[in-house]
This record gives sequence, C-alpha cells and structure tokens, in this order.
Amino acid sequence: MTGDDEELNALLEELDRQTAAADPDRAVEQARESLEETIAGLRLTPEEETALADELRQLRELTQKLDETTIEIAAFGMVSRGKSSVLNALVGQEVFTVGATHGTTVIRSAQRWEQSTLGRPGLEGARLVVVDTPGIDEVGGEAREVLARDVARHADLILFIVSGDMQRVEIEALAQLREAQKPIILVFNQIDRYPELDRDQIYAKIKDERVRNLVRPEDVVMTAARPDPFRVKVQLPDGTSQIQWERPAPLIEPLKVRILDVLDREGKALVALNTLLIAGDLHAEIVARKVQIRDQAANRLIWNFAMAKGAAVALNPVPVADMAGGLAVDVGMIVTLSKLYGIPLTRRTATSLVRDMMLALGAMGVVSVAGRLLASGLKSSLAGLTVATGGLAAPLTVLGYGAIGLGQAATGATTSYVLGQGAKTYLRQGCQWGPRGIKTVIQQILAEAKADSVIDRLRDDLKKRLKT
Ligand SMILES: Nc1nc2c(ncn2[C@@H]2O[C@H](COP(=O)(O)OP(=O)(O)OP(=O)(O)O)[C@@H](O)[C@H]2O)c(=O)[nH]1
Ligand SMILES: [Mg+2]
Repeated sequence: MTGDDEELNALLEELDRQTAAADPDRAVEQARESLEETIAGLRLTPEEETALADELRQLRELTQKLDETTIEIAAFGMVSRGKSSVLNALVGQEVFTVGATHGTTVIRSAQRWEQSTLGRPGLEGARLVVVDTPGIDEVGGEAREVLARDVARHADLILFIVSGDMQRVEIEALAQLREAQKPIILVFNQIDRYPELDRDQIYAKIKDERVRNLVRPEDVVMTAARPDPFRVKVQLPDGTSQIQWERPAPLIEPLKVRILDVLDREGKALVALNTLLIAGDLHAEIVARKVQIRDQAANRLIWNFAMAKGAAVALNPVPVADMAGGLAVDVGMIVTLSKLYGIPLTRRTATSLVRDMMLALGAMGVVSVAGRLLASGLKSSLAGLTVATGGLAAPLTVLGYGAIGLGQAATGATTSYVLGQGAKTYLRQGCQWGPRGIKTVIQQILAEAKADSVIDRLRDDLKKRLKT
C-alpha cells in the first residue's frame, strides 16, 4: 500500500464518521480539498499527461460533480421489470423508451430530474439525475459484471427493480451491487398485476427471505409505474356509449418519498463519499499507468545507451567494453535513468552500482556465457556469408572482420542492457535490490532477456545502425 492509498483510506474513514455525524457541507469541502491534492500530487511529465488525458479529464469532472452536487440515481435489474417505466414515473415524463419486448433499453442514458430540493438541508442546490440501464440478462455474463461495476461505481443511489418473486440472478446481482457500499432501494414494481393477497405474500417473501441480509426492510418499496390500461365505457354527448382504454395513474409516491428520505439524510455526504471512491479508483489507475509509461521510457533509454555502447565498441579497434570509456557510458545511463525515476543518483553512486552489478554478472560467469552465445551465432552468420559471397576470399575477410567487430559490439551492448535493466529494477524498488538480492535480480533479467531474444534484437539493431 502506498502512502497515497493510506491517506485516502484515512480520509474515507473520516468522511464515514462525518456522514454519521451529518455534517454534509464539511464532508463536501474535505472531498474537494482531497481531490485537488490528488490532482496536484500526481506530478506528471508532459508525456504522461498526454497518455493519461482521459483519466485526468474524469478526475477533473469529479470536481465539477462536487461543485454542482450532482446526485445520480440509477435503475438496475433484469429486462422488462419496468426500469425505464419507474424512472419515467419519477420524473413525471416519458423520457425513457418503454417497451413490451425484452431489451428495449440498450445503453446507459441519463436524464435530469427536476425535483424541488428546497428546504431539504442535505440536498440544497443539488441536481438530481436519473440513469437508465439495459437489463442485466440482456448482456452477456462478463459484460454484465462490467456493467454492474460501472453502474455501481458512478451511482449515488441504486434502484434495483424487480416485478415479482426474485430469481437467483437477481439476488446475485444485488449482492454484487451491495459490495459497492451504495444505498440501494429494492423496488417491487408492477404490483397492479397481482391480486392483493399474492402481492402481499411476494412482498413479505422478498423482504423477509430473499434480501434479508442485503437490504433493510424499509428500503423495499412497492410501485406500479405503468399499470395496464383498463376498458371504460364512455358516455358520448349524443347519448351513445363507447369503449375506451384508460391507463390508471402510476403508484410511485412511496418510492419518491423513500428516495428523498435517503437523500435528505445523506445526499451531500454521499456525493462526497462517492466522489472520493471514484477518485481513489482513478488514482490507482493513473499510478499504474504512470509506472507503465515510465517503464517504457526507461526501456527506450536503456536500449539507446546499449546501442551507443555497442557503437563505441565497434568503432574502436581495442575492445572498450570493460574499460573506462565503456564504464562512462553505463554510468551516464544510470544517472539519466535515476532522473527519470525521480531519484537522482550521483556519478559516484552510479559507478558503484555498475561495479556491484558487474561483480554479480562476473560471479555467475555470465559475461563469458553471453560471449559464447554470441560466438555461436557468429559462426553460423559467417557460414551464411560464405555461401552468399560465393566463397570469395577477399569479401569474406572484409565482412568477417566487420562481423567480429559486431560480435564484440553486441557483447558490449548486451552488458549495458543488463546493467540498465538492473538499475531500473533497483530504482523502481526505491533504491533497493529487494529481499532476494542483487544476484537474483540480475539472473532474472538474463533469463527474461534470453526468452525475449534480446541479444539477437540488440545485434540486429546494431547492425542496422552501424551500416548507416
Ligand atoms: N402492469 C404493469 N406493467 C408495467 C409496469 N411497469 C412497466 N410495465 C410494462 O412492462 C414492460 C416493460 O417496461 P420497461 O419500463 O420498458 O421495462 P425495462 O425494465 O426498462 O425493460 P428493458 O429496457 O427491456 O430492460 C412494458 O410493457 C411496460 O408497460 C407496471 O407497473 N405495471
Ligand atoms: Mg428499459
């Protein structure tokens, strides 16, 4: 756990306490401060800012959400339970499409709910937004989980809609949503379809058995968001009568009361808490991506230094790999790397780091192993050249020397590569070799280099660069 995470957790706990103490304005203020600190504390390079633009935008939007106290109320549940109908009834308008066929709603969409929040201290100045979602059985298993997580992540209050006794999938989905620690109201909709006795039995069963451990009894509410129309006989002015269909008014008031009750109590504090929860997730994402971006930059840097070292060796008639010139390249590489990781090392420290790693490499006999690996590759490439040049002695000698120079150069480049990766690991771990020590680290880098055929790639790249 990083220091940042600990800070965030402490803040969340503090906010929890304040929610209980009902001091919503203070909670919002604190969430705002923490969000600003989170954004400022990221310390991103321009390159990272570009790569993380999307996450940063989301983080800034959260500040806006706090400023405006936007409260999101999301409907969730299986197809055709009446999710869209319930939201329409709440808003008092047909803002979402309703349909008898399963899967009418296919994407998540939001609408403003112009509900007066006057005189409600926990809601003053708040904007209410209702969010419609597709039925959970409309989307595939894995996508469903993503959807659930997404809904749960953004919503401040969840309306879980059912229209009869609950199925196993519904109970499982509800349990999953519960993990997000958001308030949930369980809505038993379409009650007009049941005779009173059946309806009361189902209601009791849901409340007392199905969701006993997931939802408080007072948060289970019955509605009839869009009752079926019934036939009425209308008397016309001319004395005749006609049969017409009429839809009864929805029964939605109990749900509205319950929603406003929950929001009254914890609306603002909820928004503050949720903002921080989302910010925490985003922060973790950004930090992980930042590590990735830095890692890629470090790899590019190491590769370029390895090439520089290889070129220096190839252009010098005397092998310089283990001599002062070569050492300078490696030390320079590590100093540059350390700046990238924000832990600038002195040349002296970098030099002793190079020595330590060379010792570890030497102790494993790895330098000579790398040499042998290269030599065997060299022989086959020389054989290839003989065929290619038709066995002519003169070009072979010229090419042969070049190839041998390349072999030494590749050894030099490989050594720099290993030293660079070693230093990278050391820096990434906060200037520590870790519990298993320097040798294990170097050994692992070599194993990975071999698996990735790094030596071949280094040599190919060197060959290309030396030609031009
Ligand atoms: N009788 C009755 N029918 C309802 C009620 N609420 C919704 N319906 C009907 O149920 C059907 C589905 O309603 P929707 O609101 O589209 O349901 P949904 O959950 O949004 O469905 P999907 O978007 O397909 O997942 C429609 O035919 C509605 O008229 C209700 O309270 N009583
Ligand atoms: Mg719908």
